Amino acid sequence: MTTLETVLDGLMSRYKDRVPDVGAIISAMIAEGIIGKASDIENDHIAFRTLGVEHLGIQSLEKIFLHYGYTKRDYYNFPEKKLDAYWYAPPSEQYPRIFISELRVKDLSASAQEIIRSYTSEVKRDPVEGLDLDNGAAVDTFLHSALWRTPALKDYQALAAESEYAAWVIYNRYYLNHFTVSVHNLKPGYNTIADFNAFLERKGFRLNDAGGKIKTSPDNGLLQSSTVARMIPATFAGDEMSEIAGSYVEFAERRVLPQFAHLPAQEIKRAHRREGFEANNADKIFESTYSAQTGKQ
Ligand code: OOG
Ligand code: NI
Repeated sequence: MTTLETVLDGLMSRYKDRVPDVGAIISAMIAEGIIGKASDIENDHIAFRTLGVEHLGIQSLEKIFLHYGYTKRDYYNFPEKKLDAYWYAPPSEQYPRIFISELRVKDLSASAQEIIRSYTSEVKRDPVEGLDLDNGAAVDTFLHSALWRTPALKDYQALAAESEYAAWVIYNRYYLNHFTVSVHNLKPGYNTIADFNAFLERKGFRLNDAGGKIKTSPDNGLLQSSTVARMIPATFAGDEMSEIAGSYVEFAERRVLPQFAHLPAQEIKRAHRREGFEANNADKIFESTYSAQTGKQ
């Protein structure tokens, strides 16, 4: 196994344990005859959330994946959510793309900044700098270890009132935010977002409907949907318990670009399809962990 494979496997196994929808969707796909086994799923991308403060944020976390040969690509801005994001192209097609977002902490209210910095100021230097990135087990441990003390429930709630993203990261840190089932190479009847959503809803999975269940890029090349994150029990400081939004699962259809429309189906490769991400799709997908979605039953 390569170091990158070790790191990705570690992320996926924690994510599967914490997010029951992951195993449930894989089992439903196998039972339906869409795939034979879990590893038949093409993972379009994975995503992380970070806090834009000294020593942390995108500039820190990205070092891990740049080291494994990922290439930094386009920038996206989310004015209302106060987020910046980039996507990273993998070193080869067997690996997922990566989407990393970051909260512009300095744009929050003084009180929210104070809460966030009371935790993140425990991090005195860039924690990735001190890591041996060629040691997959060490990187895996780092991604799943606390960087700051366990949050107090009242801090989590105060942050959530201003930025649900901030609250999510203060508790969940670098746990995988989602993996993404690529649908366009699945068999007919399941290879469009519309058809795949219909299958998911028949099986009882609840989809994020912010801006509609299907998020479509203006060029019609990238269509995305996602489940609503389930609430998971969380232990806060002083052993206080509360339910918080965990992670979710995303689905993506990348259509063949117009200039390759003439190619026979069996010649279509990843390079012939719509690449990258779309800010307006992403803006709504973020809400898969927001209370407007998780609170709807
Ligand atoms: C990421 C939301 C955006 C996409 O594919 O555009 C996204 C998040 O919820 O952290 O995943
Ligand atoms: Ni995504």
